[in-house]
Amino acid sequence: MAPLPRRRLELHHPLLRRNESQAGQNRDHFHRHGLRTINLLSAPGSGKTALLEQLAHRWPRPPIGVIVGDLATDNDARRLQRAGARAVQIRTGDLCHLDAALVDQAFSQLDCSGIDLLVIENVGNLVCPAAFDLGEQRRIALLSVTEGEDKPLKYPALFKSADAVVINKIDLAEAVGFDRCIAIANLSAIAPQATLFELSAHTGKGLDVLIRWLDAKAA
Ligand SMILES: Nc1nc2c(ncn2[C@@H]2O[C@H](COP(=O)(O)OP(=O)(O)O)[C@@H](O)[C@H]2O)c(=O)[nH]1
Ligand SMILES: [Mg+2]
Repeated sequence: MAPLPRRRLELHHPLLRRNESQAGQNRDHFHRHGLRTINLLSAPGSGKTALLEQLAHRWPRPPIGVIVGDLATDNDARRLQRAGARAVQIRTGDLCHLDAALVDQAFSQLDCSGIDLLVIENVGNLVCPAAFDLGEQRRIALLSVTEGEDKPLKYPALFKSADAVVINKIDLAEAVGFDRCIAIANLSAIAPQATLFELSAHTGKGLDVLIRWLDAKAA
C-alpha cells in the first residue's frame, strides 16, 4: 500500500503536539484535585456506560465523576446520573474522539468535591481515540464478547496503549460462541502489558476484581 500523503502527516503532528500540551495541563489539574483519572475506550455498544453504571453503584467512596463523549445526545450522562454518578456530557458533533481541550472544558463544569475517581468515557471507536492523551493516569480498553476475538489484532494501537483490558458481556460468551482462549492469546500477543479482567456489566459478575484494582491504583 502507498504511504500516507506527506501533507496529512504535517497536519496531524502539530494537532497531536497541541493535544499533548493540554493533556499535561489536565494531568496536573486532576492531580491537584486529588483525582485518579481513567480513560475508557472501546467500540460503540461494548458496554462502557453499563460498566460505569455498575461502578457508580459499587465504588467504595461514591460518587464517581464521569465525563462522557458521544457524537450526539446526552443519554449516557443521564443514565450515569440516574446511577448516582456526577456526569458531564460532551457532544462532539462529527468528531470521532475526545481531545484534551474538550475534556478540560467539560471538567470545568464538573463539581468534583468529594470525588476521588474520574472516568472519561471516550467516543465509541477503536481507532482515533487511541492517539489522544486526555491527561488520564490509566487507560482501560473494553472488548465485548459479541465483537469477536480478533479485534485486538485488527486495532492494535488502542490495545497496546491500555494499562488494562476488560472483556465484557461474559454472560453472552456461550451464546455467541466466544472463544476465550483465542481472545486471551490475541491480547497477550498485542497487549502483554495490560492487566486482564473478565466481567459482565449486566450481571455484575467479575466487577469486584476490577474495582479492587481501580481502588489500589487510586490509593
Ligand atoms: N448481556 C449483556 N449486555 C450488556 C453488557 N454490557 C452492556 N450490555 C448491553 O449492551 C448495550 C450497549 O451498552 P452501553 O453501555 O450503552 O455501551 P457503550 O456504547 O459502550 O456505552 C446495552 O443494551 C447494554 O445493556 C453485559 O455485560 N451483558
Ligand atoms: Mg456509552
